[in-house]
Amino acid sequence: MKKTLKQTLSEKIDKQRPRTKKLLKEYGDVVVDQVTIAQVIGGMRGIKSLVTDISYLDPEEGIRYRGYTLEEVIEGLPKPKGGDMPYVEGLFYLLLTGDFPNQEEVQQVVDEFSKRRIVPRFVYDVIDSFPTSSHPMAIFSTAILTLNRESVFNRQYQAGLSKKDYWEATYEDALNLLAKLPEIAAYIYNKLYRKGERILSDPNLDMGANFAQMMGIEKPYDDVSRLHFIIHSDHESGNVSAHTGHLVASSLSDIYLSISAMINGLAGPLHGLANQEVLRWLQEVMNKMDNKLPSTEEMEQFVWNTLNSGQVIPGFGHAVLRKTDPRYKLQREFSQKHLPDDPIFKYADLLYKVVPPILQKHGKAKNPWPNVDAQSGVIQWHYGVKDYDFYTVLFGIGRSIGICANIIWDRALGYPLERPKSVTTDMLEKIAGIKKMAEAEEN
Ligand code: AMX
Repeated sequence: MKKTLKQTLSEKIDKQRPRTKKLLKEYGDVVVDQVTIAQVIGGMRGIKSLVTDISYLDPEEGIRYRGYTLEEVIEGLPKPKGGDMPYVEGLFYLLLTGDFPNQEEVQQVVDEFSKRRIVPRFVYDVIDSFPTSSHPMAIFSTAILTLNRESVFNRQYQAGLSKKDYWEATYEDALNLLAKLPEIAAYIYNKLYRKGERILSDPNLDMGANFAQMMGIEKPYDDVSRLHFIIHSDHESGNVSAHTGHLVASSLSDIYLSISAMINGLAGPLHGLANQEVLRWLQEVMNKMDNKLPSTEEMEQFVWNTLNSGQVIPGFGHAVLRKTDPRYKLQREFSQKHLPDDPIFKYADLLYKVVPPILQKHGKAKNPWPNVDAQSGVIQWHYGVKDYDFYTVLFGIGRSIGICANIIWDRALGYPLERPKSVTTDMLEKIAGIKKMAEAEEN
């Protein structure tokens, strides 16, 4: 009998613990980074102050999961019969262990998810009580929060759980939650946009295919879902959603509290909500153009109008990346293969040509290139998911996979409560060696 994911993970944790312990005990005083005033005021950009082995974001190359590029991940993970995209469950295995699972190992995880997928009735009752005009991210976050009652970690913690075993209870919570997220998301979709008409899940399907089944969308939407969940799963630890998840979990809040919080961070227009903003922006242009494809000059004018009215161009720019996002590229390749004649794809592709030189000329954005959100909604729209408020929920399912993996490891390695230090403006002025503004004006 093959080892289970939990057994494999347990061995990896035993090997990793002494590395972290040694760094902390023997090299704890070694300086990693210096901090400037610009970084303190500027949202801590670039300060090396978090640790994760699950993914690393290179500004030029983009994301690597466990050292592998997205192309390598998609190439190396097992795929379901008839699918071009790998099992999402296999990605979870890779993120947790650093190893590519074989078919048997991935099947074990698929079975685990299938067993744990049933959502308690009280969660559906909470979802049902939301007005239909609510944003799906608010409902999604609340539904996850509601599950907190089920937490294995909380139960065991109350009973006196040893610190070294925190990760095991967290692992159980993570699997229980991840297995339910597609069910919850599809239920929210059907409530808001299909008058509550519900398509039940199929326990024999993998996560991607099952989600397509519950959304009632034909192939290749199963592959669309797999690709979507995989490429959105992790982007190292400093982005708003990952950082929020880690921060909240650092107080030993359970997975449900932590993932609900990270979903709230993801719901901001500068982060995950940008994918719905892209579609909203494109739709406005389409309406003004009477659905005709604008010329390059006309599109340039739309972009300048947005910039001149003090707004950002959604789907472009990034806090870390300085090149076109590989997640964007993968989705563009998928679109070129499956939906080359789709009108919205043509619009989005025209933007790819038009926006970067304009942002360079505009001179503000450090990165003029498209990010993941410039393409993801385009694919969803093509396959009939036109209620773009919902797109960030899809992002949230994917992102939960990476953050759950991170929180399990946080607990395994005993990362402490997060608590950076703040300073006052007076203190910064003193550090800078300048007089306070008021004093300077008086003199
Ligand atoms: N359009 C117009 N202006 C932009 C811009 C864009 N796409 N991207 C950055 N800028 C502006 C910023 O607003 C900022 O202006 P300010 O000096 O007046 O405040 C200036 O350029 C410098 O910003 P930056 O250092 O390049 O970016 P940042 O690290 O502060 O922010 C991000 C990064 C993503 C929030 C920003 O590029 C942006 O707002 N992009 C549009 C929204 C978007 O696509 N978000 C999704 C990102 C990916 C994700 O998390 N899902």
